[in-house]
Order: sequence, then C-alpha cells, then structure tokens
Amino acid sequence: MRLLPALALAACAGGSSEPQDPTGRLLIEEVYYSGAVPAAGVDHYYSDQFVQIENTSRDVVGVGGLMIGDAAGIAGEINPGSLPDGFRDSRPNRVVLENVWRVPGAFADVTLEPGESLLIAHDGTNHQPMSTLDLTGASFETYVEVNGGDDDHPLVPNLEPVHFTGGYDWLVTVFGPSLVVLRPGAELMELDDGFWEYRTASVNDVVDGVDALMDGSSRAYKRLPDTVDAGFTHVSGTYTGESVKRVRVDGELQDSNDSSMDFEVGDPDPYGG
Ligand SMILES: [Ca+2]
Ligand SMILES: [Ca+2]
Ligand SMILES: [Ca+2]
Repeated sequence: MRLLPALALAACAGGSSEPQDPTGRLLIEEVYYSGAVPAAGVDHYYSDQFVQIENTSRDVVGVGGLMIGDAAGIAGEINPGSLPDGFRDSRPNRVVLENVWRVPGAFADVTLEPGESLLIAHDGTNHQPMSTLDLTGASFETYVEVNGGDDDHPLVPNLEPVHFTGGYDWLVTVFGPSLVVLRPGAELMELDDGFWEYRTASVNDVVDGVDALMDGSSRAYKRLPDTVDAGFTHVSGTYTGESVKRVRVDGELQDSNDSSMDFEVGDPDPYGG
C-alpha cells in the first residue's frame, strides 16, 4: 500500500498510472477470524484477527474511501434451536451490514500497486506470545475510540468508523463472519429492524464478499446473496488458529463468486498469498 505524497499525485494526474476503480481488480485474499490456539495462559485470544485484500490486476488501484463491513446474522446453530436471522431472503439485492469501516483519504490518495495487498488488522501490533502473529506491518487497524477499551497503535493508521455497533473493538465473530468490500462512494442506506440499526448497500457496489459460517452444515445461515457469494467457507472450529484463504491456481487467485470452491483452510499468512 502506498500513501502518495501530494507532489507525486500531481505528477501522475492524467497519466496512464492514474489509479483505477477497485471493482473487478481487488479480491479478498484471506480472512483470519477464528482466534488463536490457546497460548501463554490465554484461552480466547482474538485481537489478532485480520483481513487481506489483494490487487489482482495489472493496474494501480485507488483505495481511498474503500469500505469493509460484516453482514448481519448468526453463523450457525451456535445455541441449540437458534435459527437463521440474516437478511439474505428478505433483501436479495442488498448486503445488510452491522458495521462499516472506511479507508481514510480521497480515492487517489491511497493506492495499491499490482499484486500489492491491503492488510487490515483488528489490532496493528505484535500479538506474540498469545498468538503466532505479528501485525505491526498492517496497512490499517480498526480503532474504536468511543468505548475506551481499544489501543491506538501509533505506527498503524486507523480505518474510519462509518457505522459501528460493536463494543470496544471490531470483533468479527469467531464462529465465521461474512465480509464485504464496497467501492468508494457506495451509497449506504439505513435499516432499523426495531432491535438493531444496520447499513445496507447494493450488491452492485460490492467489490468482493465472502460468507464464512460455523461449519459445513450451516448453509441455511448464509448471509450474503448468491450474486456476491453463492457458497460459503468455514474452519474446523473456534480458537483453532485457522484462516480461510483464497485458492491460487498457477499463481492467480481464483474467483468464481462461490467461496465453497474459492477458499480453503490454512495457516494465517498476513504478509503473503
Ligand atoms: Ca483495534
Ligand atoms: Ca493506530
Ligand atoms: Ca495471505
């Protein structure tokens, strides 16, 4: 990721290196959400969560204003008898999000070179020894100022909270979150179901999305419309240290809009493919 100084921006304005739209050029390469294997006396460590988004194109892509959010709904039958509560059936042309974060800056102020990735950390710090991961090299972290329980790591810039309904940090569920990346400028609409306030976006503004659920028999709990992700992925359990990673074929990331095919479980690899 590159934060362009103003002079460099002026020099390339109008040239062929002008940053391009993320649509069709960025893919979610990895989502690590399951939490760390118990270590150093800590059983439920999840501050090492991260999402990696890769520029798979040959173009420089503008990511200022790019948004990322997690879709509403439980990940599976977490408690006996708990039923699907997402919005997939009632709003097939929208994604309904509990939280939305945004890359700060104007569109062309933050860019990704071909093959470069945006690494978004729950906390941009070294998580060892509670986890194997060191996320001090993250592009951005989610920092929640309002509730006083999060740390602002000074070397890792913060995403902007657009809509935040969580507690002291953006904890995506360790049972399996459904994440979507929205193009800069995507119009968000409000939705209040009487219990919770959401933001929704058109599926046309989704750059990429992946449905992760509790286990292989949780299909009924899918949250995302088929046009965004026709399948779903999952790890073997919570606090397994497992990550879901996009399949690579001959070096290229595979994208069939079906994460049952496009994702596989592996070790977290925040700095590589
Ligand atoms: Ca944080
Ligand atoms: Ca920070
Ligand atoms: Ca990776």
